[in-house]
Amino acid sequence: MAADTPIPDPQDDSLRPAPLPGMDDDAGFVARPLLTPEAGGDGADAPANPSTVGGPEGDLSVTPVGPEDFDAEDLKRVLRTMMTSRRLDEKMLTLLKQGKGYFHIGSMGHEAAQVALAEHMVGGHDWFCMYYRDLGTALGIGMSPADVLRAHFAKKDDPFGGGRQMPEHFGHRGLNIMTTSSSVGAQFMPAVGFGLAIDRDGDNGGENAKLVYTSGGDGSTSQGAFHEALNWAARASLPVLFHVQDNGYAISVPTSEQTASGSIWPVLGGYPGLARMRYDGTDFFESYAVCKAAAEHARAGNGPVALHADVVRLLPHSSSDDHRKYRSEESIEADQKRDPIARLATRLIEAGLMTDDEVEAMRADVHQEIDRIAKEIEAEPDPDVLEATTHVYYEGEDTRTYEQEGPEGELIVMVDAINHALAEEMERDERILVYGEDVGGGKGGVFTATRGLTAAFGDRCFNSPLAEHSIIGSAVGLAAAGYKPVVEIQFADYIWPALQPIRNQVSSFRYRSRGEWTCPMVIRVPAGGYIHGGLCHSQNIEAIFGHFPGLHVVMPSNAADAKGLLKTAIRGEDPVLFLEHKALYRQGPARRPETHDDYLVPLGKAAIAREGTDLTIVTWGAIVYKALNVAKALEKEGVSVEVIDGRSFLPFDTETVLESAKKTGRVLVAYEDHEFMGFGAEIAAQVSDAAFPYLDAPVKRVAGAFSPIPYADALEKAVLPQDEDVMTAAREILSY
Ligand SMILES: Cc1ncc(C[n+]2csc(CCOP(=O)(O)OP(=O)(O)O)c2C)c(N)n1
Ligand SMILES: [Mg+2]
Repeated sequence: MAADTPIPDPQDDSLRPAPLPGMDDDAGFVARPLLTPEAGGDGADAPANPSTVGGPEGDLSVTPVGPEDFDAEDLKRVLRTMMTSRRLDEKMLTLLKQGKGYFHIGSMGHEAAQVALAEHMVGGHDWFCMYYRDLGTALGIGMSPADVLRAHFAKKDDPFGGGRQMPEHFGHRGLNIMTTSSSVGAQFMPAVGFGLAIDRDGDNGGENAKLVYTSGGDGSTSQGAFHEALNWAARASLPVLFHVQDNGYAISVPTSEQTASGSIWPVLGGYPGLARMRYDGTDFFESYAVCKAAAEHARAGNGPVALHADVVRLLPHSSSDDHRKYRSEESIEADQKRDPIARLATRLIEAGLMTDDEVEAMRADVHQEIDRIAKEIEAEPDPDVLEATTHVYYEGEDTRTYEQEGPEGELIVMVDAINHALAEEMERDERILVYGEDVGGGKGGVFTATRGLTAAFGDRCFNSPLAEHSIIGSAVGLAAAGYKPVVEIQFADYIWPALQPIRNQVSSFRYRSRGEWTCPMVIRVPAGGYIHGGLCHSQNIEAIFGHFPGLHVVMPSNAADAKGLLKTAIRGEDPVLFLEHKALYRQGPARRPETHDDYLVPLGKAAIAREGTDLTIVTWGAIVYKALNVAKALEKEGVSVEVIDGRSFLPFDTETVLESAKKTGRVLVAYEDHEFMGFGAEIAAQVSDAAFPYLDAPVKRVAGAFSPIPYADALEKAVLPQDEDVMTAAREILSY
């Protein structure tokens, strides 16, 4: 991608969304001085942070700009946006004091850095993965004050999520602002995912060049995800701008206690391929010039830029914080002297572009405008309580056809069924991307599930860095941008770094944006023991992930179900955690004749692995085969055992289990995970609740010990349930 490729003009109004309603200035005029000494005076004696004295510094060449380089109207628009951001913060704090609202987290002091960067971005064209302290950026790319206030009042039409999210958790489909999670650092890897999508779409540089904006505070740079994102973005030369808004504090923790050397700046120099710039983020002109160079660099296809903006936090961390508990009067006062709005206003006055009175009139106008909008929004409808649990999952029609009869092929093992499902689906839909650790190239995954896919589909099957948070976080951005990631976590035991994005991004993405944002993906995870894998290659994770609203969790126990369920998952609208029992990958009894291309198995439907009338064993994964062994043995004694293969945890097919319980009157839940707090506890509770009158014996569980899973054969056997354990439990129930 040539560095001289023309880039879209960010000032081009045709790329900007139309201004949203609620911006007219016809209401009453309420004057209140802006440039009070407390608010920062004229900024002339502002003590600049030593790190940014002497102008910007970094890898890009920056052409300094001043008032003379702008159209006066543009500078007035910028000043007004900054004042709007400021006034919204003030207004929302006042509303809180009046008991109107519950929470506020403000951007005061960050406005210049934010609005300056927004001048180089295009809402609805570029992608935005913001953090909560980004009000100026949101306004700068076209968000209306009305929408900000809708979120404050948690109104039905709040575009962030209809009152589901805390305020300042920006999200706007039309502006391409991804729904924001509260989780510090969770925005960085989705930004990389959007960057990957841009790259694949051919928009990394060139005529239609797109950028990704992502932001965080100084504290967020301590999150591993920040560094994972810098690494991947630099390695893949993605068009991502990382906006680090360094206000010196993460709640109460100063950067000196946070970061090696007290600043993230030197660390940013450690990623070859990443350009970095640092500058005074309270100076609009300096920020504008740096951001222009950064946006041009990235838009031309030259890779990511880290923008280290030195800003001030003029408010406590949030409405729940009092910064006088940990900041000195002097430090608070010093920050106030660098008030970015006062500094810009002073520059405009000095340049003769505005008078004192005009600045004051603009401030007053913004003030009354926000007051008027707030009044209007306050009167808007609140969310409907009947909708409190909508949009947890896709609610549209399911157009898939399940368990269609069709030709069957050779007997195949489960891992090959998975491989074939992936290949057939990749052939069917080019949006499908398969990636993970060791997944691409000749290796095809440590269990060979993805073997041959790179050869067949090129860069649609590729290796990710060895970082589980990266795999899931990037998939969020790719999925939100329209791709269908089918990613692999190499072992269930190593999914834990990805717990944060699975819980705080993936599973709540749809719900918290009230269906505006979705990230359908399939997360394939080899799980389970019986392979002498020891503590970290044997874990079972269904109980933990079965607790995440918004996620589907399934686990096939044979080749036909594996292929059919995987295809269903891939063709679905919601994220699916697809657990593959690695002890079954190549096991004879789990083989099945190969199902045809369109054979789909529904999520949430159990299978009757064997019919019976005297005892029901509910099970899944590897224990299906232990239950079948027990059933065969008991048949010789004249006892008829029904074995139900749950196949799906979330949703769980309670109906099939209850029907069987009513028929047999005896239920054993057999599973491999620790019995205590395992998924079997849920099933036992449901059966006891709903089928008690039909039961002839207590519902019993037989499962793994409450212990890590040891390596030595005898120890592993002692911890994981064996045929004999299932038999003993079955006999106990039958003895009633
Ligand atoms: C992963 C995570 N840990 C802790 C928190 C609680 N928390 C919210 S904001 C914050 C400080 C963030 O500081 P910084 O990144 O510097 O951003 P700033 O708020 O200063 O703009 C903390 C600890 C959280 N939301 N997420
Ligand atoms: Mg901070």
